[in-house]
Amino acid sequence: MFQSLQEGLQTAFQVLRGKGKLTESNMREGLAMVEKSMVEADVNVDVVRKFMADVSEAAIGRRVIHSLRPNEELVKIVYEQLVDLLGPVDNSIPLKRGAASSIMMCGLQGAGKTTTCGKLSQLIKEQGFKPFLIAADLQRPAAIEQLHVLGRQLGVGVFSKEGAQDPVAVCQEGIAAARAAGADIVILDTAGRLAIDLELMEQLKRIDKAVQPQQVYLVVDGMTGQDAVNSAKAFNEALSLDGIIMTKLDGDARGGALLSVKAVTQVPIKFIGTGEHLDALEPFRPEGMASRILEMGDILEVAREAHKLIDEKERLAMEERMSKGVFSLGDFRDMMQKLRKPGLMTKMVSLMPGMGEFSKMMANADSEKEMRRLTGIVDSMTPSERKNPKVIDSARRNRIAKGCGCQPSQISDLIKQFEMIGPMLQMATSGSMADKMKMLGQMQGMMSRNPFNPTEGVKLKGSTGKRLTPKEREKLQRERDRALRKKKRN
Ligand SMILES: Nc1nc2c(ncn2[C@@H]2O[C@H](COP(=O)(O)OP(=O)(O)OP(=O)(O)O)[C@@H](O)[C@H]2O)c(=O)[nH]1
Ligand SMILES: [Mg+2]
Repeated sequence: MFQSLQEGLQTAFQVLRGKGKLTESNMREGLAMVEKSMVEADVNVDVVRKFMADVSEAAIGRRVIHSLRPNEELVKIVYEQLVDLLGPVDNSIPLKRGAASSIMMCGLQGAGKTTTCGKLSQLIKEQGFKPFLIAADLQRPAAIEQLHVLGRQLGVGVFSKEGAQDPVAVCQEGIAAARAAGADIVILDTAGRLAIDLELMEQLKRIDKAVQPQQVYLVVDGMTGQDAVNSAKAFNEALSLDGIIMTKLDGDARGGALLSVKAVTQVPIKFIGTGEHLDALEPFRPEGMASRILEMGDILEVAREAHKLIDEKERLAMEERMSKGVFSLGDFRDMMQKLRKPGLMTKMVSLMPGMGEFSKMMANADSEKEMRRLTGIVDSMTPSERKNPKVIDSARRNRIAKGCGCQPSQISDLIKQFEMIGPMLQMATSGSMADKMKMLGQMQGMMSRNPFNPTEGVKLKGSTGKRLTPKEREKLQRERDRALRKKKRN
């Protein structure tokens, strides 16, 4: 998605990399490149002009600020302005039990209306509501059958009337049928035309007037660039659209339509289609999209998710403990538990490039077990042991092991994990973007070993079970990395 736009923006941020301080002239250089990449992505010229003015204003206003580096600062500014450009958006669907309220889909031929009717039905079903489809495209002979195929595939009722001439009557009869079937929401699949023509608009206006749908969505093909924006303008003038669904963003769309359409028409994109399959429809989130476009978004997202985990007060207390160097095993346990919130760690990790393995590990049942073990071990320690695991000698280790029913060696393993992951978790939840980059690097480096079981898969040289000095541990770690790299190569 939007590959060349992404590359262009990366280059713009690159220009500022390594610059220690933000000045008007180096910022200007970065901004010029941001502008260039937007123009090349076919963003509407007026939209680019306004966008750049907003970005510049924010950049100049923020010149003096804080811990971020110039390139990080620019990423952040562009991110915020992109979010403003694309949002706000309310992508809730008006769902009410038994209401048979309606959504009208319209758009040019081949934009993806019928497919999107199916995708929306699927989404609605997933939310526990009952959708119903009406075949109001009487133009194309195969259209009715296409909708029936989708209906059967999804287990969703479809109303159609062979040989009917008037789509308004079909919609009205269809809604009555939907009501009788106890449907919560009805989706009207209307006809498309190759270009906007009066007849199409009149037909849609008549349906709109007769049915008064709760929402009117325009389906546009994201690959058609500014043509999509122009058609959105025309449809909006005729029908007062509630939202746009932009399809085919899985193709080589350059991004111009996506970035321009809201600013030009004031109609927000509500969903995006990212494939031909029925599950390839996503509610449109300006934040998520801005992150995706910037790629750096990975970092923004991780930071945000991590921040959400820990409420402000707790975070301050923890930051204070960290700054005093007293991040304890208890904190570690709490943090790991938070990160285990269903799907969260997997999501955070999946946003980081190259972290698939870690993600899989977090998701598997084994790490569930590991988590329970971790909690058991930490709970069996005294507060002072949690605070300073260095005091845990073999007598203490035996006591803890007895307390939680595990092997003494597993306690040593846990302390190793703590030393390895703890600092990264700290950075993930606090610190500047530079820290987060560092964390990312460290976590990626860590991928070669399973932090829940540092010895897995590698035969350790000199593993006698006796306590190692930090220097010895470092040396061992290096050997282990080397062995793992070798293992990977083979
Ligand atoms: N790659 C991709 N293809 C899509 C997407 N949405 C729809 N399509 C494809 O686009 C083609 C046209 O889709 P339809 O749903 O039939 O389009 P329509 O707007 O109903 O077309 P008419 O009824 O002829 O006006 C089909 O081949 C779909 O599979 C999408 O998000 N990504
Ligand atoms: Mg169709």
